[in-house]
Amino acid sequence: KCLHVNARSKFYPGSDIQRFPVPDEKVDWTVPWADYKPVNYTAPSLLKQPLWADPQYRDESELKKCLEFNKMDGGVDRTSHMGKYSVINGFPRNPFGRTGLSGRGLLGRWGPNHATDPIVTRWKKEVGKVMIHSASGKNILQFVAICRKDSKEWAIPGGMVDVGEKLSATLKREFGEEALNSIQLSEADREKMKALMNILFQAGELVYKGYVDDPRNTDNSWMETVAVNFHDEKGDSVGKLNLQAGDDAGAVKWMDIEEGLKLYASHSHFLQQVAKMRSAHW
Ligand code: RP5
Ligand code: MG
Ligand code: MG
Repeated sequence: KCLHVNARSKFYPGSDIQRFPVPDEKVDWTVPWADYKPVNYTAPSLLKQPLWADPQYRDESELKKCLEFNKMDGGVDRTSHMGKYSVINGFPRNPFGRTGLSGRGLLGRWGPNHATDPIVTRWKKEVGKVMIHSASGKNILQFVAICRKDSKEWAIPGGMVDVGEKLSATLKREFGEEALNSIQLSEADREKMKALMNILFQAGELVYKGYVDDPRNTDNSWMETVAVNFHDEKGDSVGKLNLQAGDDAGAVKWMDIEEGLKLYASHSHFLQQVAKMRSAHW
C-alpha cells in the first residue's frame, strides 16, 4: 500500500484552507499522535445540501441514526473496495490514513465516494503504421485524456456513480459528457454517438478497483474508483467519434502513455497498469 500524497496537499482544493501537516511516518492511524488536530472543513456548496450529497450532520449521534456504513444504504453504496473501514465516534475513517482535514471537504458522501474511470485506448500510428518506441521497442498506446476545469490537470474522463446507476452506464455517460460533449449535442447526433459508443464499450477490461489518492480526500470522506480499459485495436471505432470537451472538462486529446505522465490524482498509476496489460511502451 503506497502512502497517499495528494490527500495531504497543503491547500485544500477550491479553498484557502490549509491542512494540518501530516508527516509520512504519522499517516497510519495506528501510530499514536495525541497532538493531531485536523482542520474541520466542509465546502460551502455542500452546506446548501445539494441532492447528490449527504446531509451535514450536527453531531455524531445524528450521523449514526441516519447513515449505514459498510453497507448498501438505500441506493447509496457505502461499501469500500478496500474492505471494511472503521467508524470512529460515528464518523467513517479514511482507510489510507490521516489527511490533516476532517469533515467532507468537497466530497458529497461520508465515507467512500464511488467513481468510475473509462480508459479509452488506441495504438499510436504514423501514416497508417503503429509507432514503435525507439528505446523500449514496444508499440505506443494513446488514451483519451481531458483537462479538468477544477485543477487544470490532465486526467482520465472519470466521474461519480449516480445513486442506483450501474457502473457500465456511468462509464459511458462520463466519457460521453466529458470527452464527446454529449450534453450539448443535438438529439440526432447524440443517438449516433451512443450507437458507436455501445460497440466500443461492450468489452472492457478491469484495470484497477480501489482507493484513489485524490486531493479532495479527507479523514472522513475519500474517492474510490473502478477503472476500466476500452481498447480500440484497429483504431476505427473511437476514430469515428469527434472528441470535444464538455461538462467538467476544459479540453480533450489523445495522449501518449509513458512513464513520467503528470496526471490528476493517481491516474498515471492506472495507465501504467494498462501499458503492462497490453505489453505497450511505458
Ligand atoms: C478521481 O476523481 C476519480 O479517479 C475520477 O476520475 C474523478 C471523479 O470525480 P469528478 O471527475 O466527478 O470530480 O478521484
Ligand atoms: Mg463528469
Ligand atoms: Mg469528472
